[in-house]
Amino acid sequence: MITNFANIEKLIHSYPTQKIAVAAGTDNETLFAVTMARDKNIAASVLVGDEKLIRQNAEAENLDLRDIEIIDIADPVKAALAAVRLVSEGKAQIFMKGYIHSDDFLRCALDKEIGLRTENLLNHIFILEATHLRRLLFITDGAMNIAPTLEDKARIISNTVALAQIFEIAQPKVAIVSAVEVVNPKLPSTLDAAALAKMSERGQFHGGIVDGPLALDNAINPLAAKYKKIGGPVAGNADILVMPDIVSGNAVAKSFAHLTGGTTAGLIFGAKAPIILPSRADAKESKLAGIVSAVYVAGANATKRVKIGKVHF
Ligand code: COD
Repeated sequence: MITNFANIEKLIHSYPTQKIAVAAGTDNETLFAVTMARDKNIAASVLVGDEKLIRQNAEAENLDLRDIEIIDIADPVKAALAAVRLVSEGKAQIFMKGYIHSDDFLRCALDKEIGLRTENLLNHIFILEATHLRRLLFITDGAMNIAPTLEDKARIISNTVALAQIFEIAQPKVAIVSAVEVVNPKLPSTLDAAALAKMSERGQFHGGIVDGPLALDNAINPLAAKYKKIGGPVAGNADILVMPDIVSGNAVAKSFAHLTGGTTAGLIFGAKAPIILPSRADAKESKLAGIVSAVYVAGANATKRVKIGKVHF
């Protein structure tokens, strides 16, 4: 069972070297993460960004840029477009966000000509190293889909179940999170949750068991589920939390990182290649965890272990 990022690092040890194209890879934490990835033989990198700034920041942090390629493009959006082109042309295998706004970065990932679109909806997944739960916890969507519809949520579930399966969770338990665990017509997220749970019961998803609405406590804490007398396999034991919107998803994942000091990785899934989308303010450990996770997913792509099931509507 994979319970932390160190487990994943061991699994990818024998993988062929993957190259990461970093969009505006100029900031200290990104530079630390890519040099660490090189030193640990996890991945090679090409930094597309302002070369002068890259070298200045690396020197200030005493980081050696040996074997790290630099393509000098100062404008962050132009840098992101050049970086995504490297991935779509197969010159790199992973696309990563550096010091650029998420929306600008994502528009490049979605570019109709040189982006990494597929027929899937793309979603962002925070992977939390939830040490106290003794498992990885997947939270979606806290960074891409702003206000997902019921249909979007169904597609997000499909993607995230496929991702969790890559991380060796054969039958992921999916909690559709709201503020309460009962259906309340005044809370639209509980209505979506009930519909998604029924879709799961009727076999409309491939893999995964979906239940909801569940509040955060009774989704992940068996005692809270027991106290509220909520049965079923998901309550208290969720692997995946589907959040009502980007605000709640983002806040829950960031509170884990910034209130408890926990490590998270941020990936966009469903595209032609793994995409690492950390927050600009993320700690270097989180950016490295993103790289480790993306290399692991790229390996699954290469061995055709990625299977996103279609939702039956
Ligand atoms: N998956 C696949 N295709 C998509 C997706 C998606 N999730 N989102 C949009 N598209 C496609 C549409 O089908 C369309 O063809 C094209 O992209 C443009 O769609 P719009 O007009 O809805 O897209 P934009 O450019 O206005 O917005 C897309 C963003 C991803 C940029 C937007 O949703 C966004 O800003 N998300 C939040 C990013 C953010 O700030 N995150 C904070 C993280 S810390």
